[in-house]
Amino acid sequence: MHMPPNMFKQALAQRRTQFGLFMGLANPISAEILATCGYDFLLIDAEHGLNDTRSVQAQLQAMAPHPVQCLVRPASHDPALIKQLLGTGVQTLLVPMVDTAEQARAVVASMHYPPKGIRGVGTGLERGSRWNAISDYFTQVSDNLCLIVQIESRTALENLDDIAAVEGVDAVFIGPSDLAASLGHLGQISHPEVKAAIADALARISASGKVAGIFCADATQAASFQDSGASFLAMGADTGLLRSAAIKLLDSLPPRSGGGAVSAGY
Ligand code: 3PY
Ligand code: MG
Repeated sequence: MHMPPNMFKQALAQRRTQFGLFMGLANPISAEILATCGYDFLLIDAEHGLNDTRSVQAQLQAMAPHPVQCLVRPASHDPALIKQLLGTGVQTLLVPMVDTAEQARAVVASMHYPPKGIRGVGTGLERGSRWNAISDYFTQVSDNLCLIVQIESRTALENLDDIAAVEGVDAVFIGPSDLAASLGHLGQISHPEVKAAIADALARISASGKVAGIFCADATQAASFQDSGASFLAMGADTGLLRSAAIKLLDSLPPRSGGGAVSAGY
């Protein structure tokens, strides 16, 4: 068999708008359900979501038959973790908290085999190569990896142009929640200073020639981020969608007599 082409990387390169979701439920069943919904990409979150290498691989297997692009966000820049995640077969990583060009270069090195990088070779044990069934793995793997770095601090904003210029970085993604916190506005992603910083950053990413992406709270925000230059947009997370759908249903029901549920307190 041959290397599956990274369609997400191709879509970004062609500036085709991509809508997706984050997934933190760490469950192959919910991942497969979402994979049938028509989103362009689904991101398995191992930074904040309760995912590990096993749950990542199980979700990739569940989504494999469906026409959706799979991304993973690792918890850290640790080269050992990145090696294990790439071993699961994911081709696109969204790496959080990249503050400097030096950090971006280190992540690029972690993703690629020598001489380009430092990734260890263990294809016989890994799904990435389909346990060596992919005959052209070593010649195709580098070109089919996609690296998106997350910009989400004041330091990262200062270094944005240098980070975007790093070879091997395909796209730059803004994390509004962490950016707001770093700018002194924890929990206030709509604070005017945060909004201005985001608009400026999106414009600078686009001017750099790299692709810009961002996490959005809703469709109105997504439209304004697209106007500022974002071409791939994460439209929320499975956890939030589950909660908001459950609340919306409950709110549509007639009031209960005798009061509602009693909290278990944990
Ligand atoms: C953030 O908002 O900080 C994120 O990492 C998610 O986009
Ligand atoms: Mg973040």
